[in-house]
Amino acid sequence: MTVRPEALRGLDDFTVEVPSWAYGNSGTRFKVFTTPGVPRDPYEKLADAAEVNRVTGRSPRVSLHIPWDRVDDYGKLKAHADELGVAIGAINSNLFQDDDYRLGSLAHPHAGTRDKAVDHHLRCIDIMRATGSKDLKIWLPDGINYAGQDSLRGRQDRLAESLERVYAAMDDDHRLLLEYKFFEPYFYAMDIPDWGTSLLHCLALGERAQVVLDTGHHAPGTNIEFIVMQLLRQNRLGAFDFNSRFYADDDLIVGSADPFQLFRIMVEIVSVGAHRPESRVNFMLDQCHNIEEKIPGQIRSVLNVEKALAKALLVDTEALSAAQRGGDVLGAHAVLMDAYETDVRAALADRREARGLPRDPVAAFAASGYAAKAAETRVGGTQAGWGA
Ligand code: RM4
Ligand code: MN
Repeated sequence: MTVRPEALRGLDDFTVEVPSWAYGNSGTRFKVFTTPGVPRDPYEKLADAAEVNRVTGRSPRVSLHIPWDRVDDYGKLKAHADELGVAIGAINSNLFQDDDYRLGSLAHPHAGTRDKAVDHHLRCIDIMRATGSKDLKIWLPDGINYAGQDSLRGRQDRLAESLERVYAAMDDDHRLLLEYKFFEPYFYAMDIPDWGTSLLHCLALGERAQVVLDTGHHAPGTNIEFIVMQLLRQNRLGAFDFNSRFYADDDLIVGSADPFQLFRIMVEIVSVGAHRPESRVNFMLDQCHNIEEKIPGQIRSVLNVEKALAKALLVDTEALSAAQRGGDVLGAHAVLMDAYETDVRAALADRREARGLPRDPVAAFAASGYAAKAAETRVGGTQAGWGA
């Protein structure tokens, strides 16, 4: 298929949000490898994230994680972001690193611990007000390891009540984004294991509560684009956490394990125009770069999302629906495959050039000398990020 430049117009105002934690050192439970020049504080994380936006023109927002990104003055952090040409995106709460949360947080059996977890979100809401963030993202790590350990139903009731308290404290233009994950850190039953549970809590809360779909949080073989379609039908797809997985929650470069899946997801998005900013679907990355360089890893991930969207925009929708109506099984499939198999790299490079961006963002970053300078100047202090 030849790429008509007009077909890619849908890319014009499409953005991807990058996570602050992607720039710090991370690892597995076996080893955390350190990288010279990693950010020592949230200010330096924002500077790294701004590099990704500088060369891709596609990532003008950065998600923060509290307390990893705690600072004394959030107004100052926002001003720093403004100067760098980026905005503060979703505020992520952290319910998994406190000793009090051994038996859970928002669903904990004790009211006192639930109060503490709710209170943490009130602090996060204050940070949203100070930084201009509109999205509060909650990944609930609660769950149980053994049958009988706690009441499955009781935990849902407590969770619903805690979430209501958080929702009630938010401003009218704030959204509560509720993530799900089928396993880990607990293994018998997670309290929000799937999109259905997340959706039920969101429906009970109100229309500003929406589901976050992390592509690494499903059992192998799950049809993720089906979930995307279903949540879009209900107007409850708030955001993605994009990453790739082979086995579990691997958090690898977006589109590296299964680029075809990413394309199929984007086809569902494009079919209802949800790639446009008005849809308010927040296309976020949630990733860790354990062995690869972090800023180039983020650049590649952003570009892979862009590429998948470009291919989805190429789908000949008229030919597709004619084939579907006519019961032409292979014909319909061929229409999709034709778009997927089209090489869009040159067309995307042309678009970048026309917008004053480098044709090859990875090469432009490498040539900028930024990484060497960071390694030289960022000495002393402790690296910020996981557990900081
Ligand atoms: C969790 C979850 C959250 C992310 C943290 C760092 O597994 O995916 O979205 O904030 O990791
Ligand atoms: Mn996530």
